[in-house]
Amino acid sequence: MTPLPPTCSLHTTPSSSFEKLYLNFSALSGYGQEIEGSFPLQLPAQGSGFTLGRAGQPYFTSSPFLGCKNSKSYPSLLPSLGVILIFMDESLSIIQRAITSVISRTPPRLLKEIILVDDFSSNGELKVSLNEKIKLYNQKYPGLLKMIRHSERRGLAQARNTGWAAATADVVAILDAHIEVNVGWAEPILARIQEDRTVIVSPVFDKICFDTLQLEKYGLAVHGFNWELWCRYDALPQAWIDLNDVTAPVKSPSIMGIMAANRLFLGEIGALDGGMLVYGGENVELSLRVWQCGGKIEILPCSRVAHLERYHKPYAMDLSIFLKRNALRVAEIWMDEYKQMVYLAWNIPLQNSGIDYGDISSRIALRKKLKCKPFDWYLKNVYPLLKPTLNIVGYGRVRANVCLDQGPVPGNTPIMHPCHEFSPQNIYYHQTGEFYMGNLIAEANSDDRCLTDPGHGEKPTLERCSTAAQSGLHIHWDFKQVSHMPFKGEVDTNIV
Ligand SMILES: [Mn+2]
Repeated sequence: MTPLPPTCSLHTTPSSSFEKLYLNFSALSGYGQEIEGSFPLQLPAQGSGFTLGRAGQPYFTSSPFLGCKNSKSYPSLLPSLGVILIFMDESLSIIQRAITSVISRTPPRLLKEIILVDDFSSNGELKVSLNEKIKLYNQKYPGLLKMIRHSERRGLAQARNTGWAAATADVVAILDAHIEVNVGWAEPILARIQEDRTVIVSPVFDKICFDTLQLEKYGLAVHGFNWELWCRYDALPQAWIDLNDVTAPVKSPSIMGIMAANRLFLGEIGALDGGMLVYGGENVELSLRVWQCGGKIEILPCSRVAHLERYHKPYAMDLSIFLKRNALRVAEIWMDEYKQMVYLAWNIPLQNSGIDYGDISSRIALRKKLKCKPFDWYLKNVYPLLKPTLNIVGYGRVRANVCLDQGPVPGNTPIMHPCHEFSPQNIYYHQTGEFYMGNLIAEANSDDRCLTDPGHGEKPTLERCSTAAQSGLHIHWDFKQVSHMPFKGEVDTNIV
């Protein structure tokens, strides 16, 4: 099983000390605490895997995971590259590592600019100290670095837009500031976008552990998402495997967040949707827009960027409020008759949800202007793995004083549990009478779990719907026969 993608580590335990993005690592115990020593870091010798940079901190080299350097050559004439690093309350040293890795590992003739966007950090060290560091970099590389600061917090999408708007290079790579790029990362990106200006690409991520700064390799995978519009990795497409070329770009329904694009093309299709607030879903929004409006998305196996997985994300303690709100915005703009799947997955009523997803009129107008294809086309041609479930007649919670809950997983015994807002208590009642519990399953070929009556007055169980049906188990529930159900109390559902 592929590990969770780095940008997807959502449900980390909130720390009592909110500022600690990198818990348990002495050099980074607070967001402002910096690795000692002067920068730029000295590049370690090639070929040694991990090595120690200044001040005894590990600084990875590319050799263990170098994909294509020896097997692939790129045109000598390539477009220029602008690197955009966005941050909010990041560690100063981490930003310096990102800058240093970009400078060291991008051919100077290709690197036109590095643009830093500060989304109104509260960490004081990111002001004077960072300005001083930038001055030092610019003494050595005149005019290379540019710093832009928001005077109020605008969120991820708008920070990315700010960087994009300030860029002048042919191609923009919009990255987090807690990354280190690998050797040879830029050439595959520039060559592919030179071939096709409508393709938006993502590098392959590796993981830097926050508590050791050790590099861990992640496998190549397709970037997908579920009906909550939360990211996940999907299997490589058979068509790509059949190519038998590990360097070939992989067609992908989505990107995780980090990306590169032709600067002008990104503008033509509307950059990022500035109405996506705070954090979450902006990657899916861009992905749907790119595909539906005439572009494409690819993962480039030869381009690798290491991502520092943080102990928790900044911005807000509970990101789910924004994930939910942003997901509805995406659904309303891009998903046509399938938008109800997003409401179902988040357990939100279709009518009067009470959630304000902002003014979408300009994005609807953009969709018209670009003559974008329907979401149905996207599902059928780009992401057939995302399975709509169209025969649900009711969804919500089964609630007495407490709620029906799918119980421990693994395990197939539902329990009654204090009510909360998360998916283990979601129920989906089907036209057929089947009663799905838990996460709304979004993949084709995977089995939902059905509430099953074993028929002996025992506790109900959760069984895979298809096998339960084959075995003749009782999985069809009729609300009129409520006295036969093992759970009394109101059924708190949203009727479709
Ligand atoms: Mn990140």
